[in-house]
Amino acid sequence: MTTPRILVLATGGTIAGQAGDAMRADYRPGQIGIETYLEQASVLGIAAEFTGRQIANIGSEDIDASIWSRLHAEIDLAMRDDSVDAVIVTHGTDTAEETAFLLDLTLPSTKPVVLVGAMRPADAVGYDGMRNFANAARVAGDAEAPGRGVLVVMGDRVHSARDVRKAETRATEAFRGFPRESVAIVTPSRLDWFGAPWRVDDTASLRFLPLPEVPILAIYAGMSAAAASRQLSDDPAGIVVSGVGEGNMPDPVRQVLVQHARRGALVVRASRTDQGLVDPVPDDLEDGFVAARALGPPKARVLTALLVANGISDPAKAQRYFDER
Ligand code: DAS
Repeated sequence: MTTPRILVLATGGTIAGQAGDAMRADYRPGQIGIETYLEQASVLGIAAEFTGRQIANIGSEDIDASIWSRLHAEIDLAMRDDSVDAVIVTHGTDTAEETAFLLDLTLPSTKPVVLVGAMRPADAVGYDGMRNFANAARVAGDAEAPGRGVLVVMGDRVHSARDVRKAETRATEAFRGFPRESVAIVTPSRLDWFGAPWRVDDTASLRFLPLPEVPILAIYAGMSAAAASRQLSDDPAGIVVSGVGEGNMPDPVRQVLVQHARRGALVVRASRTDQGLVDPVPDDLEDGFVAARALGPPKARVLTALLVANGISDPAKAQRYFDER
């Protein structure tokens, strides 16, 4: 096996963060540049050739459309560049699931794209970033990695972009997947896939286009129609409902959303619960709603915004994208 040539696109995050004191809890993300980072990684003996490119150096809570656009353009180019075998994106963990899913939906799956972060800064006791990075390189360089869409490597687990979410604020094993908990276990010395690649096509599902504002409407006990109307007063083209239980909401709120759907908004019912399926119900047909299926509100929002950007606001057509696995 030839040594994999991996392009590392750095955006910042805790993996590049520093506290200034190994015992401190607080730290600043995005302090270490990718050249310095790769120098530090070079002593590990990872079997790969890295080329680093700094896209941004921020906490991922500040990720925005311009950084997403640059990331997508660089990876799209890398997909056609014979001198690049795989791409690693170093990223904050707070919004890793949204970035990974957005890229997963808008890129072909011909070459591995692996997103990696850390829960502790580089100078903390128990820094997890170098292990996660070494694991990410093992996944990115693996012959069986293509055809699985964008992957997220954290805490010795490999997650698919569609399944993954950050489920804990601080633990190093902070990421979970649903419905697939993870698609592989990885350590710096070993990688075990739990199944075959599932995206054997190499086309992207949707075009990467400027995304409209799509709010998430958080449902709570006793929510009023007026509260819902206030939050939707600018008539967004897409709305994700973070509903109670299986995507439910008080009837007065539902009526507000029916009006928005009737005016052409793409309205998607997701659930505020930790995980689980939200399936279509007969009322959805009449109300013009879409069911988010396995996607929680943050990733349902990414897909809804992309669908609207691609001119897909018909509920029946949109439902097919939420039904995909
Ligand atoms: N600093 C937060 C972020 O950039 C957390 C992290 O990186 O883990 O998302």
